[in-house]
Amino acid sequence: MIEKGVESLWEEVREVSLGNSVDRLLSPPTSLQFLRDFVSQNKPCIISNAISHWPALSLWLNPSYLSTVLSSSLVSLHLTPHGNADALVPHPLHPSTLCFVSAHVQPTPFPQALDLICQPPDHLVSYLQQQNDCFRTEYGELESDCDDHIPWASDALGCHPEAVNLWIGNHLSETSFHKDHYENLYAVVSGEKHFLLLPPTDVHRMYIREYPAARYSYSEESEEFCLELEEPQRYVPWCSVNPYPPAGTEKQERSKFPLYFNGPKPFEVTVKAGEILYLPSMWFHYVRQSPGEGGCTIAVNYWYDMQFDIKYAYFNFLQSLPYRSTDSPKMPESECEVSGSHASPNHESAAKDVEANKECEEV
Ligand SMILES: O=C(O)CCC(=O)C(=O)O
Repeated sequence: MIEKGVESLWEEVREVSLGNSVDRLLSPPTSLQFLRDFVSQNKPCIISNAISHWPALSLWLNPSYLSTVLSSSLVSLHLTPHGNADALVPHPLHPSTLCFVSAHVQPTPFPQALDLICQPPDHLVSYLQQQNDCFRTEYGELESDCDDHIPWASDALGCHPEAVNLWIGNHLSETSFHKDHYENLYAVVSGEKHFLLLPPTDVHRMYIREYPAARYSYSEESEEFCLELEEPQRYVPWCSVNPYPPAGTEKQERSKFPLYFNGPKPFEVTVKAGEILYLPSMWFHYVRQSPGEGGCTIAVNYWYDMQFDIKYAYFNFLQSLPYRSTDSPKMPESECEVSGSHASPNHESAAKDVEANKECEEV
């Protein structure tokens, strides 16, 4: 009975509001239009020609510009063996089960970090993806190349961004499915970002479960990674679905996660250099990237506080409904992750640093 209701919800939100594709606006909306047509409907859109005036769009195509401006900056470089941080990987002690892994974070001079991203060595994937308002701190020298907020979004949302982050990566880095408790204005400066999006109504299709937290540590000397469980042990609620299962495992993954693979297709969007994606709060997203001219993908995103309003309450109610073949264990509040963002320690501290939305991810 509940299953039927939940499945008709997936269909109905697409019929009455979302349609089959993400809206594209050719110029920035007014704040009223943005609020009325997108924020209040919790509906994504892509906006072109909203950042054409940013010097970053031309300056950042040249890696030596970035390396010169940031020549003396130490930045937090995230290192993984295969490009998947904040993701599920085989458990170090019981490889037939999974754990939630965070990257090794290495303070690195920016020019060296950029070289590692643009000319990746075989054994290492590097991603600048610190999410603690890093654009205004670690990359402060670049601030005048972009706007410090998105004016029509700040107007519509009634506040300035809680955090502004810089992302520099290559084709090897992926961000696994998760949701954030922020309104996200995600501006691509160089290259392309490829997003898979699912609305919050589809929460049961993500098979959110709790996984033990682990972390990579990397030794420069041996050039090897070690995967270790966090001490004291901590559990992280995370989406179980990998939308692009490795070759040879597709059939198995499809049968483990039928609600994802057999249900309505996720919205698939590519955000090109010069475009902004409005990614509404609580939408599940999976992200890949293609490098631009300089050999990397660069984006700046603005996280604005979300309203913990009636749709948040509806979401919690929906998530609490038991659904065939999905676990929905509850965690005591004290053990809950800060889920202002992706729930990794990094994100957690991001949320703490900016004293952002501290809410428990109840799964
Ligand atoms: O660009 C990425 O890799 C991930 C972006 C993301 O998850 C976010 O902005 O919340």
